[in-house]
Amino acid sequence: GTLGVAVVGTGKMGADHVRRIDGVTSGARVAAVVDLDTARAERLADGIDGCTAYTDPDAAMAADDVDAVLIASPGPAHEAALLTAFEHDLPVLCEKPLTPDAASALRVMEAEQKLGHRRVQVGFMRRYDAEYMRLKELLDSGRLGRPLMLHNRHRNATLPVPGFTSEMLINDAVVHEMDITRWLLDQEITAVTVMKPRPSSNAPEGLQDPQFVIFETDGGAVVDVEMNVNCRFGYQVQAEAVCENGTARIGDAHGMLVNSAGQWGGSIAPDFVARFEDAYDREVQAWVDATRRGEVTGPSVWDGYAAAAVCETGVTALTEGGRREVKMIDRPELYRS
Ligand code: ISE
Repeated sequence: GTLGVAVVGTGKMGADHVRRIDGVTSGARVAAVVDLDTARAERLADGIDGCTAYTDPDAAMAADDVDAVLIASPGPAHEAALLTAFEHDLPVLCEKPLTPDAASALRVMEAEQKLGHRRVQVGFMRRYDAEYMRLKELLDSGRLGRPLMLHNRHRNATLPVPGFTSEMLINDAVVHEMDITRWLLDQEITAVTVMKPRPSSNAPEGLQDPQFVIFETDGGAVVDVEMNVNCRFGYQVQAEAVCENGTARIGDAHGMLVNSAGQWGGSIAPDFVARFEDAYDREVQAWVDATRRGEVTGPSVWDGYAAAAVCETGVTALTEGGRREVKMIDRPELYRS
């Protein structure tokens, strides 16, 4: 039957997912919305048939018509929501980050292992972006030989949220390159270095923006990330793989190119909701489809933990300097496939 989803957290991403499940995704409906802001939750629920507003995630997850949970609350609230979902043995799509640090990610991983089966897909949506999927397919085919390096550019027009900190450039933004690097190369990140250009005058006082981040991997690849959250011109994510026998690059252009008034070119998305709209659609549809088949696919709690471990190392590299090695536990049996 139709999957009844409880959406926990109705901020920018949560509200977008509510709209998506209600209007785009097939095989699912929004059965519950949960937010500490009661008025906000009620406003959303009012517009959807058979949708109930809650302030308490536990009450929503206990409801008869809730079969699965989408967690889109702030990162620090994820651990409690995940553990509650495990108590009800409900399938979860958890927005990134899984949790804000490696220790809490480990606790979630231990709890999921106790259940004995995977329950969580982590919201690293870039894995569902059409261009990244093509790049992954090409690298996996071996046609270009072994990947030697990845060059990444990750640019936001302006601060994603007011008060965005230098650490958040790593934890909230570069975290996507950490995941996509691990996925594209099928390798773990073993060391992180952060270079600090003199900050842009567009950046608020005290913010280290941009940052130039370097990863090393256990397969011997070197990966760089230009992270910039004040580029002013739009939202842009690009990646180039340099392999032994060729290179492949994505993210240069989207959609239509226009010739007009002595100019040639296209347009640039304003933000991640627009740039990755198709990826989010595909991500949520894949989650719903897998859940209805009784399966769990996509980025796992292990991937969420690995990203958290690399983030912690990245923040140390940012604040203390130098090349910092990543410390991670061995991959538990449940996450080997
Ligand atoms: C935000 O949380 C994201 O996930 C976006 O992809 C990223 O570009 C942005 O900087 C983050 O704040």
